[in-house]
Amino acid sequence: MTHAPLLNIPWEERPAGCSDVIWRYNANPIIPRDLIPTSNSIFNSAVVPFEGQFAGVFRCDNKKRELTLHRGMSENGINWNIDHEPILWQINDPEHDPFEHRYDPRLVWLEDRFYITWCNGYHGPTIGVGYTFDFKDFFFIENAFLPFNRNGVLFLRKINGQFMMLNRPSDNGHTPFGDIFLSQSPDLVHRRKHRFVMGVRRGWESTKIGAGPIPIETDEGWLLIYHGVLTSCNGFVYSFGAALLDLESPWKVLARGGPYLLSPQTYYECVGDVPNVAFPCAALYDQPTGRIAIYYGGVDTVTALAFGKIDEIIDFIKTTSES
Ligand code: BMA
Repeated sequence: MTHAPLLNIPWEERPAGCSDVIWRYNANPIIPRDLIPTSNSIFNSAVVPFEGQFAGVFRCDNKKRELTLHRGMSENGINWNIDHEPILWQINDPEHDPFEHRYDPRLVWLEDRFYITWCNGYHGPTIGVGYTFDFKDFFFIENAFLPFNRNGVLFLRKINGQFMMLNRPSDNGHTPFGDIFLSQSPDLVHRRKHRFVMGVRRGWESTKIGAGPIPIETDEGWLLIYHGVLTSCNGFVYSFGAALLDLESPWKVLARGGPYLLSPQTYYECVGDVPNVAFPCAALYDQPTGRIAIYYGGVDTVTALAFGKIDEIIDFIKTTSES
């Protein structure tokens, strides 16, 4: 598949002496917790190219500690103007109004519009699905699943005529388990053919895993960046790694990197509202240069950027792959 070039992708070269597969932006975090007057924290957010610039849906927990989604706009993908008020969803069904909470959005351009998925409170967490054409009006479609579920992530095109959504069945709390599944839908309302994709393993991903950004289509398969959680004596530690999924049957894992790509090690990944969290929700990709910019939340408090090259990430997955 040919991805539209993204010449203005945020970018910084790998620092001299760094041998990591992906590296952090030197001016992280790009979004401080108090960028808008109402916010306690801004993190785990989604970003897409939009009209030559960038648009995003941001998780803003407010000072009442309510979990809300806000629209953001940016010329360069690094400096953001985020609305002070949450997105007002147009909802046809009064049973869905208002939502209990909204968090961890993902955004994808799919056929004719931007689809948004997020963790939506409906008697517990499930996956809300909505869309916008213009980042002015936002429409709610339906919840994708019964509670409890998190990390609903669409693919950027239908596969075999179906919308495909990665997701992670969970519980109503700080879920101590969790594998990635894939569910197919002809219309984004009805779902069928739920398939297991991959489960927890050892070490950094031994407690639970969940899909991160929208998978990137490559000749070698879908590049999936996902978070993995380890339970230490001090609580959960959220890192992220990568795998390749089959292009036509994306519940089949072709290769899965052994080590993490990034684990919480800097101050803004270790110290904040929830220590030791690096949680990716979006990635930009410029196919001509192979550049990838990953947006991730740090410590459930701020938003940060990391960079990598697609061929190096794929090489990392293949050379370190373990089952
Ligand atoms: C998960 C989600 C994320 C959060 C993470 C760490 O269950 O709620 O939003 O970043 O926990 O607190």
